[in-house]
Formats: sequence, structure tokens, C-alpha cells
Amino acid sequence: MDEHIVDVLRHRVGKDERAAKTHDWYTATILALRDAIIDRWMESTRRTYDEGGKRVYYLSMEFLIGRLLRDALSNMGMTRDMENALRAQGLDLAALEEMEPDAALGNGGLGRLAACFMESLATLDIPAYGYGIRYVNGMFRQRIDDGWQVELPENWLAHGNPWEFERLESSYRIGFGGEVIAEGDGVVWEPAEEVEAIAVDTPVVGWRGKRVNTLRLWTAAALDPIKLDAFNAGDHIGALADQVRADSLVRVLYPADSNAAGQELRLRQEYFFSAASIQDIVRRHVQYDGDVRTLPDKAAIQLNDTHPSVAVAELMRLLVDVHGLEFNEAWAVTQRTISYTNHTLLPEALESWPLPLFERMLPRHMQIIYAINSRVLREARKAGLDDAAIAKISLIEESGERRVRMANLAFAGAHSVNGVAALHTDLMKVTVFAELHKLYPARINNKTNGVTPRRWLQQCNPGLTAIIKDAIGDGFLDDAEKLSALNALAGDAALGERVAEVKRANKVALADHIKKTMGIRLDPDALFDVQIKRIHEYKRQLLNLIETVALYDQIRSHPERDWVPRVKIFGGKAAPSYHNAKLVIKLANDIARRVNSDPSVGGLLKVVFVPNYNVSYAERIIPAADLSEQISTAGMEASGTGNMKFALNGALTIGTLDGANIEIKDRVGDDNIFIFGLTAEEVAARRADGYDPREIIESSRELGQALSAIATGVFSPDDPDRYTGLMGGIYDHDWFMVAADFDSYAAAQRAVDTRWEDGAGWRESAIRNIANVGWFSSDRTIAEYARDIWKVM
Ligand code: 26R
Repeated sequence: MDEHIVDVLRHRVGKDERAAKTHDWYTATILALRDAIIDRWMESTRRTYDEGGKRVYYLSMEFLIGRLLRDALSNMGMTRDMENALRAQGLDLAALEEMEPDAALGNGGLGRLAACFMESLATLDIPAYGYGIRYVNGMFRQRIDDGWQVELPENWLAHGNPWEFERLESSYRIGFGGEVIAEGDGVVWEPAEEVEAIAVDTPVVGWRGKRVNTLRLWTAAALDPIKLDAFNAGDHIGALADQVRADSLVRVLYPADSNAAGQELRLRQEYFFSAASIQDIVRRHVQYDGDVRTLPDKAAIQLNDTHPSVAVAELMRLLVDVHGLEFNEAWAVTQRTISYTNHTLLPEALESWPLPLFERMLPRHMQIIYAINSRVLREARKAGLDDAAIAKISLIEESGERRVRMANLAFAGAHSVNGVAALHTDLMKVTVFAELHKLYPARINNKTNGVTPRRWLQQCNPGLTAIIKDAIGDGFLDDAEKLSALNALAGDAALGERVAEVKRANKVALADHIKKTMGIRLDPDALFDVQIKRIHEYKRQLLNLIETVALYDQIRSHPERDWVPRVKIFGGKAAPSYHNAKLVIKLANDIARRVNSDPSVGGLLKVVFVPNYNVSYAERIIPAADLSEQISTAGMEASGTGNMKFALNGALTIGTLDGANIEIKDRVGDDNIFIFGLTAEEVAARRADGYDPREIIESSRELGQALSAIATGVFSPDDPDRYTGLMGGIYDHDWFMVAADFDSYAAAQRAVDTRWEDGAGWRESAIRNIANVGWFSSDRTIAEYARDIWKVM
């Protein structure tokens, strides 16, 4: 490695050791590692071709991969070697790792899940491609100005991206608009506009480097990047217009994770990457198999939510219009190839497109969707479903403005439709998909989410990993469920002490970072209570903040009591157009300013809102957390995956019976988790019989006082009415049931205090969490997809 890295520095970065800046060494490090990866990559590809097996294609509008250097080094087993090679040059690997920008091509849970899945697919030696968009600007950088979120572009490609390979030979024409013309017994679509999709590949290394798969992200180019005649005639801008239009397709990630954007550019992005991916898949298959009809034997296409739903229509178009299959035959091939994962039941996040827009942009696909719809509705009629059920099954929403329903299209075009946690899957069957489920009762199935233990335990928490190795051997590195051997040692005082020491060291490291970046001093012996995730009303950061205010009140009123010192850590981004979410960020910052400067709480309570929460920040915070806040309104968080990462790192969860929290509770045991609040069923019942938050607020002194303090400007003296509306929402309708759950939440927090004061008890619970969440490895999740849906294992 020593010589190789110097050779790379000289010949590929173009610097000698004396002239090289740290960034040159950083680039050389990645390129040198990449050389080793490429050998495995080619070997993996060759093996796949030779075996002629089935490939998995994961289509996702988002891949939130974060940094790759530490992950790839660790999975290749080259960390030590690289450390030593760099030390010989007077360099520190950890410092170079910090230079890598986060690849933040995703919003949150859905995008991060796609990244964990890619790593597990390679780990399980499953031939797979991820397909997505190479956004030039991924998730925005969040700055906090005077407590308010400000969004700035994050240029992750500014210094080049040493991981990627542009594949100019893998390019496709993607059409938009135009018309469909009858020709012989078929039709031809003549698009009004075409752009070129070009593949850019990144290697994905599995654990122990067994397999390297490909993440293929599409970039866009104009067919005619500069119209020379126009340019020479003096129209310098107009001559470049096509290239600008192509660039705009891959320019930015839509930073919304809840409200369907409904904008033309978003649908263009969806079609662009879906069509390029489907064309690539079909071309590869035909090239090696010759017959498009055997596609389902060689390809499994997983749609990550409805963002790539239009792939159903695109595959049908290729099969019928290009490969000449009969409609019915094409439909069978499509359904056997495609499967779909649903990630949310929130009605506002369900995608649908105005029919006129869809028809204008994709006229041939619109015809195909009508044909699919007529087939599905005939099946529904035959099955005896009534008009009301048929209206819900239709791919076209007819009430009000007519729209194309992307979830119904995905459901119809797939042989498998899965939810991401048991409760979520159950709810799918009785809410959005009730009628489709009646028609196709075998289609819906559950695949509870998971996270990769490589990034979320081994790499982010080497201290804990070392202790576990000492305690139970290193089998858990290859099979996370072997962590269960820790159960036998959960009561072992010495192990408890060691786990607590590592936790404390991680807290010191986080506190140092926060001191350095924010100037706030935190006590590493306080309980670190953390809520990090996108800001959304259903996730109820507001419940946590209101309880924080109530606690602040209590500490001031009863300074003589034995309060457990707490640090409340918040982090997360708000969609730029989500007014209430942005106000919640401001409120967290207003509360932090007031509480942190109040000498009367005597350091018993500190509040921090960390700016620009992202994957790399999560890797710092999660190993340092004592308490994990998973407090969504029951029935609204499809799964959650942060909940799993915290538990794996020995944090205890305070949470509702929502998403995967339920399955975490079943595994760690009731004594090692703090469950509170209404169940999903109770939430639904309350909403149905007219819920009155005002009544509840009047009966809870603590809640009433906290709400009125916030509402009357105690935390916003510069603008006393700032939160009047936000608090008014809780009094008036409280859709997310903050009031209903408040007392139960506050009581659970006091139970947390009690458990914390019993240090040995807390440490035992922490170990029992680590011991029992190995099942939430994405290796287990992917093995289930492979066995039940893709049939590749
Ligand atoms: C249509 C559009 C604007 C849009 C809507 C919703 C874009 C992105 C989303 C993100 C949603 C679907 C999401 O991230 N869902 C999360 O998926 C995780 C992985 O399954 C779950 O753990 C999490 O509970 C869920 O909210």
C-alpha cells in the first residue's frame, strides 16, 4: 500500500509528496483503495455473467449514502494497512475521512434505507444494481440564522468525485411530449423532445469485500449541446438552451419528504430515471438471453415507493411497441418482474399527477395506463366489487380534477406489494389499499426494515464493537443476530462498566464537537436525550419540546428535588415550504437560548439544536445517545430506521407503539424500553368520535402551563405572537394528538429518570437492547426480499 499510494499520488493526482496538499492525499487514498475494489468489481460482474443467474434491480429516486471511504476501507479489510501507509507520510486517516463530502442524494428514511440495502445486497452476494439520479445538488445544507432554517445548495461534486465512473457507452434517449401515431397494427410515439441519459457508476462493496455491486446513477445531456448556427448568429444563450434543460433534470433533489411536489419537473425526473433504467435492464437481458419474454427469470425490479411507478408503463411500452408482444403477454412479463414497496400512508405523500400534464408529457404511457386500467377494472367487476370499491381501485382519480394515481399503478403492475413494518403492512390492508387488497389478497406482504450493522455499529462505534468482540467473540460481525450471546452477560457488572465507559467516551467526543462548532458546553455525565430525524408534525418534535418546557418549569419550581441532568439534542431538516416544520426549528432554538442561559436550572437542563443534521452527523450522535426519541403519533410512522440504529448502539427508546418500535419492544422486552401513549387503534377511534384537545389541556396543569408559556411569548419576547398559531393548532384540532399523549409521555420521561438513577439497571437495559436488535440488520431484511419476492436465494 505504501508504494501504491505514492504512485497514485504522482501519476494520477499529478503531485509529488512534497507538493501534495492534504486534499491530494485524500484523492490518492480513495483512488488507491478504488484499485483494489475494481478488481473485485470485475470479478463479481464476471461471476454474474458466468452463472447466468437472476439480477436484482433497485429503482429509487433517492440514495442517501453518506461518506464512502471509511465504509469501503472497512468492508475491504484494509483500514489498518491504509492507516499505516498514511502514517508513514505523516498523515492521519481519520482526518482524511473527514474531508469527504456526504453523498446526500436523499431526504431521509427512504433514501437511507436504499443505501443500507445496497450494502446488504453486496454482503449477501446477490447480483444487484441500484438505479437512481446523479443529482448535482443533493439535500440542501441547513444553516441556522437567528434560530431560523436557511437552505443553501450543497455542492458535493465541487472537488470532483473519485468514486464514480462515467459510462458514455451506456446511454439512452429519453423522450418527452409529442404524439402517438398509428403505424401498421401498432403505434409509434414521436416525442417532441429528447434528452440523453448517461450512466455514472459507483462501486458498492459488501462486507469482507466478497462482492462489489453497481450503483448506477443517471446524468443528462442534450443530444445537441450547442446549436452552433444559433451561437454564431449571436444567440449565445438560446444556443445552449437544450443543455440547460437537460441539466435541470438532474440538478436538484426535491427536498420534500411528505408533500407530493406535483411539479412538472418532478414528473420529468421520475420518467427520466425510470425509462433509462428500464431500457438498460431490457437491453442487458436481450443482449444475453435474446428473448424478452424470459425477463422475469433473469430480472427482479423493486420500486422504492411510487417515485419510479411510471416504470410499469415504460416496461409495457418497450414490450409492446418495441418488442412486439401482445398486451396480455407483456402484462404477465411486467407483473412477474416488478414489485413495489410502500413507505408511507400519509395521504398528502401519495403521488398523483394531473391527467392533462401526464398526457401532455407522456402520451403513449397515458394510453397504456388506460389499457391497464380497463383490464384491472374488468377484473374488479368480475370479482363482484361495487362501484365505490371500483372507484378506489381505478388508476385514475375521478373526483374533482382527474389525476393518475401512482400507487394504484404500482400496485397493479407488481406481483408483490410490501410494507416496511408489521403494523404498517396491516394498516395498508385496511386503509389506502383496502379495495386493491380485496381484489388481489395475496399481493400485500411485510418486510420489516433493517439497517446495516457495518456502518451503524462497527464503523460508527469501534469502541463498542471492540468490547462486544471481547465479550462474545467476533461471530456477530458476520451475523448480527449472534449479538444475542450478550444476553447471558447482561447482568455482568464488569461488562456494564465497560459499555458505560465507551458510551461516555462517545459522549465526550460529541460534546467536544458541539463545543467546537456551536460553542455550547455539555456535561458528558448528563443523560443525552436525542431526537434526530426530518422535522414533521407527525414525528412530534413539538411533543418533545413542550415536555422540555414543562421540565424546565418543574426544575425551577422544585430546585430541591433530585433532577437527573439532561441534555436534549435535536436535529433535522424541514422541507423549505413546510411552514410549521420551520417554526418548530425556530422554537427549539428559542427554547435552547432561554434555557441554556438560565442560571436557575444550574446545568440540569441543556437544549441543543444541531445544524445540518446528515448521515455523517448521525454517525457521531447515535453512538453518544442514551435515550432515543421515537414518539410519532401511532399509526403514522411507517417503520422508522433511526430507532434501530440507536438500540444497536445501546440507547434506550422512549416511544409510541408505532412502526418498528413495536417489533423492537417485542425483542428487547418491556422492561428495557419506555412505551407510552395511544395505540394506532385508539388514535383512529379518538379521531372518529370527535376528539377534544381543549378538555385534555384543561385537565393537565403541566401541559396547560407549558402551552401557554410558549403561546404568550415567554420564549419569543422579541415576537410574542410567534407561536400563538402553532399552539392554537393544538387547542383547536391537534391532529397529531400531542395533548392526548402528553401526560403519558411526561410520566414515561420520569420513569426514564428513575431507571437512569439505578445505574446498573440502566446499563443492563442498554446491553439487552444491543443483544436483541441484531434481527434489525438489513441483511435479514434483504434475505427476506430475496427469498419471498425476488426468488434469488
Ligand atoms: C412524493 C414525495 C414528495 C415524497 C414523499 C415521501 C418523497 C419522499 C417521501 C419519503 C417517504 C416515503 C419516506 O421517507 N418514508 C419513510 O421510509 C422509511 C423507510 O421505509 C421509514 O422507515 C419511515 O417510517 C418512512 O417515513
